[in-house]
Formats: sequence, structure tokens, C-alpha cells
Amino acid sequence: MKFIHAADIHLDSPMVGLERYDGAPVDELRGATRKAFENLIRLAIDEAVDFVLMVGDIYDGNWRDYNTGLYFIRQMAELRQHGIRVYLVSGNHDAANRMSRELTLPDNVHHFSAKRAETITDDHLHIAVHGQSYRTAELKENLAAGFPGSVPGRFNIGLLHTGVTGRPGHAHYAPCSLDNLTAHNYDYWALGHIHQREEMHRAPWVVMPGNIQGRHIRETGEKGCTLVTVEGGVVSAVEHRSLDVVRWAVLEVATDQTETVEEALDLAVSACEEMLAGCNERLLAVRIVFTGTTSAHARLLGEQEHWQEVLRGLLLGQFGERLWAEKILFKTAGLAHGEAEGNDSLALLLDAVGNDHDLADLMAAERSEIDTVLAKIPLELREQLELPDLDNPDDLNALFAEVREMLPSLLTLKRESQ
Ligand SMILES: [Mn+2]
Repeated sequence: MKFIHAADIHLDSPMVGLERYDGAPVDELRGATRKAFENLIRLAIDEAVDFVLMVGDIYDGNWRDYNTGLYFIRQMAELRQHGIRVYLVSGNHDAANRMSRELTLPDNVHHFSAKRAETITDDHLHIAVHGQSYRTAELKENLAAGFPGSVPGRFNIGLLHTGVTGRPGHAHYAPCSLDNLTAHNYDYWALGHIHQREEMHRAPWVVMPGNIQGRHIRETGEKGCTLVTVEGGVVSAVEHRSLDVVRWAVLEVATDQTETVEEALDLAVSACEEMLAGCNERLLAVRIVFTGTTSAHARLLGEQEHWQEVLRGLLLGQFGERLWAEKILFKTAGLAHGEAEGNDSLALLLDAVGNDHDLADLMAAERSEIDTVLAKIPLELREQLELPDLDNPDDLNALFAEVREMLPSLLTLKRESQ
């Protein structure tokens, strides 16, 4: 017996943070979740699996219109024609209370109830599948505790969209401990919610497959599903299979050995070429971060926007639409003050306004204003933006360091515009 375990498909997710520029492959990025999903359907058919598990966040949220639902049905029908069943639960993104539209799914698909955990058995495959959907997005109770006991003599599978406990960076929906799960005596726990793949436990297996397609710069690396083989009622193989069509990556370019901006940019281009070679025809969405100490620092920082576009042009010229520069950031440092010429007054000024103590005072004075603005950003967007936690000293220090780096160029720009 073979099955596929996937989660967090987020169909038609809008892909936040797309910086528009000519040559940006906007359509490819926008269609990525669908293409990755089609890869999943193709894999299921090619591997002739018996069934597919989809563990929550199949949809990114309420459908804008019925097209997302019709598209999903079309893919399910494809599996139906190949005799492949689908077991699915809803997660926090597609919880019952968030979906205002609904369509009837084909009869090869079982959508688990949000009212209570239920068990579906298949006598032919000797399996018992237990699952429960989310009633509401903000589900804070331990759903695992209410799951039924295992059915003797069957291969038991549990479907649960959960933050488990203590996984940083994710809201703790349906929290439960690993012990809560393993205590059920199931053979395989198919989880969803955390977008990073993790095999949390073996015998019994507890697997978080990660999402099938990265959607922003914090979802880097390979994305896909887990293919499980069962022989004689025992799991004999658990394998990751990549499905993503856009690969997200952060590329750090250390400029320490470079003396000119041109050298630094060239370094970035060759590093991109290398990274692209490992992408197997996928589109590479890359954030390029220049770091290190270089004498090109002042020139880079003085005209950041110009150099960003120059680099974009170089990348576009060389790689066309195979690579998309999500962001280009300059976090370089200059040589010691004494070595920079003619910057003495600027250095003095920076010392006066750019020290941590003054920045902290400024932050405290403006804090209520900042909080008011932050509160206006919708929660979902706030999760996706990389906002620093203003109560966390590490975040604050990083923020201050960035402000200090920006000050020279801000002061230079001011002077030019006057
Ligand atoms: Mn998700």
C-alpha cells in the first residue's frame, strides 16, 4: 500500500511581498500554488498510490469566487478517474467559519467533520483513518485528546492540523504534545500547519510534511509532500518528494574581498548562477543580502536604489525570468572611520543621532504612535511581514543597527534634494 501525505496547499495564495518591476515573473509566481498542486496530482497518479491525505489549509482562505473550488474539484476528479481516494481535513486558513462558499466534492473525497473526530474505515486496504476539521480559525483546544482509540487489526492513520507544542513562529492552534499523539497507538500521524517539513517521531510515525510551495522569503528550500509505503501493515518507507515550482532562497554575498561595487555585484551574479543550477528548471526567487566590510560600502549605501536596479538588470540579462530578485539588501560595513575621506562631520553627526541610547529614547517616545499604526495592519498580513518584536531587545538592536546603516544615505539624499 502506498499513500501521499500533503498539507498546507494554500491554493491561490496571493504571494505577498511581490515587488513589481519590469521582468518580474508575476504570473508564474501567482500560479505557483496551482502548479505545485498539479505536481502533487501527477505524482499520485504516477506512483499509483491508494489514497492521498490533505491535512488542512487546502485553501488559503475564503474563495474570492467559485473558481478556486471548481479548480479543486477538477483535480479531485482526475484522482477519481485513477481510483485514488482523498481524505482531507480543514485547517485554520480554511476553517468552516471562514468559508462562505461551498461546493460538493466528488465521491472519492472524504472531508472530515468539524464537529467531532470521526473514523473512516476501508476494508479493502485494511485501514482506519481518523480525522477532524477546524470549526473556527482560532482553535485553541487540544483536538488530539478527543480522537478515538485505534481500531485493532487495521493500519491506523490520524489527520490533524496542529501547531503541536513549542514550534516557534507559528500560532499554537489545536495545541497538543507528541505524547498526546503517540498515546493513541496509531501507525501514522499525518500532521499539517507548520510549513517546514519535520519527521517528529518514528514508530509510530508523526510527520509534518511542510507546505507544497513556498509563498514568501521565510519559506525557503525544498517544498513538497511525503510519500509513504506500507508493507504487511508496517511503514517501510517515508520519503520527501519536491513539488514546488518556485524555490525561495536567501543568498548572502560576503563582500570582504571586493573593493568596488562592480566586483560586489559580479560576485552576486555568479552566486546566483550557482544557486540556479541546483534548482532543476524551477524559478528561483532570491533575496540577495550583501554583507561584510568593503571599501565600496559608502558608494553602495549612498545610491542603494541605483545599485539595486543595476543588479536587477544584470540578473535579468543573464537569467531572464528564471530568477527573480525578491529583495536586494545592503548590510555591508565600511572600513574604520579614519580611512574614509571627508566624512568626519558625517561621522560626528552619526555618533550624535545614531547611538542605541538615543534611538531607544526615540522609540519609547513614539511607541504609542507606532502601536496604533501596527494595530491597523490585518493580523494575517502582520504574520507575513517580517516585523520586529518591539519588546524583544534582540529585535530592537537589529532594528537600530539597520537604522544606523540607513542614516548616511538618508542624510545624503536630504542634501541632494535641497
Ligand atoms: Mn498553513
